[in-house]
Amino acid sequence: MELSKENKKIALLVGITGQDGSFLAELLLEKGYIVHGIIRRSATFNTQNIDHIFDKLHLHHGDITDSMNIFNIISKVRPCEIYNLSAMSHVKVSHDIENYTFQTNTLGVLTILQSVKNLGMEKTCKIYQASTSEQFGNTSDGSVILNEESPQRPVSVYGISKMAAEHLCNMYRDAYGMFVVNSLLFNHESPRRGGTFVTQKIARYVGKANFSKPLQLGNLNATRDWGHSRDYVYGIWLMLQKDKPDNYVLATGETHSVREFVELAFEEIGIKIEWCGSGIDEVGINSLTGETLVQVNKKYYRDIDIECLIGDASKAKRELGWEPKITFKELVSEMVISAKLF
Ligand code: NAP
Ligand code: F7E
Repeated sequence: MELSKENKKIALLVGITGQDGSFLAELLLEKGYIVHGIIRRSATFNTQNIDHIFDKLHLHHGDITDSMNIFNIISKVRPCEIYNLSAMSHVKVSHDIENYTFQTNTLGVLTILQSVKNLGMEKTCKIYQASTSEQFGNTSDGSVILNEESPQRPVSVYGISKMAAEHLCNMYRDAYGMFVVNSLLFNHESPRRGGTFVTQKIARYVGKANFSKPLQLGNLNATRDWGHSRDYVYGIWLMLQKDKPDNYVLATGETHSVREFVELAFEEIGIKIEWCGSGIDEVGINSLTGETLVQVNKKYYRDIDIECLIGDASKAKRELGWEPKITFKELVSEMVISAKLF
């Protein structure tokens, strides 16, 4: 049902050009929202994820590290829902730009919370903050399925910055009665995933089918609970439709290794991968032709990695009616097929 202009909800998305921001913007437009987004000025185009809906959006130049700018945008837009999907979201890179990671992922969140409070919007504006399964660190070897109550012992600058942001959100909720939701999102991917994350790196290599140089990867044995971004943004939206704020895990409950992702991706184009050697010398070869298609490269190892992540989304299923719909196999297939066109 189309809502009249006066009845339309106004949402502000920080991080609208990213994977999740773009899917959420689509969803909110479908639901009749007036959608505002903050984009960063960039020397080259950074709007490819939202170009198809560009004319329907109200975009503002800004940066989460610029507190006056964020305050002014919130003051002007007066949203009833703010979704913070912005972050310096690359775990390995967070160890190269530690300060900036905290400025964006932690202080940026504080700026949103402070702005809403100082503008007197505590009771009119709901806030969503994207927390992460990185906050759990190496607390599970797969035998424990992680949920909202599991201990958090992050092992990356990124994970620590997000955990600090989560504490700030919880404090603002408890101290000022604000509607603030954090959700511990396990990995979620799509054809809009950035090219430096492992799933997209593999999908693009396989999809392009240009094997002149083998694909260089790091830790093949790490396992992740990989879902689809489209499913996750629906869960995120549901969280802000509740009467009371709470924190939720979104996950599929399955974990798969990087190695399995590689095998499935090649299967999509009819190639079976066989693994030979071990550690840094391990390679993945085309079982039919013997051609080396995958090599391990130390450059992609992390100083410290999480070996296994697997999440339990029972609370979100029970209280929000959320259910991930896209399977791991469907996700890999969609990413490889899309990468052929990239
Ligand atoms: P993404 O594709 O990396 O998108 C990040 C967005 O943040 C982009 O729009 C980016 O803008 C924006 N951004 C970065 N720094 C900014 C700054 N200083 N000021 C304003 N905007 C800034 O991330 P995603 O995969 O969509 O993830 C969305 C959120 O969920 C992030 O907070 C991420 O940490 C969190 N999360 C993601 C996952 C996952 O598996 N995808 C799992 C757990 C949590 P540009 O386009 O200009 O770079
Ligand atoms: O790494 C291993 C790597 O960078 C996944 C972000 O969205 O999810 C994401 O963080 C695994 C790691 O994602 C390569 O060591 C092997 O074990 O795709 P990734 P991530 O670090 O899990 C969490 C939940 C977030 O919140 C983050 O924002 O794959 N791996 N070889 C590799 N990783 C990369 N990037 N590149 C490789 O060549």
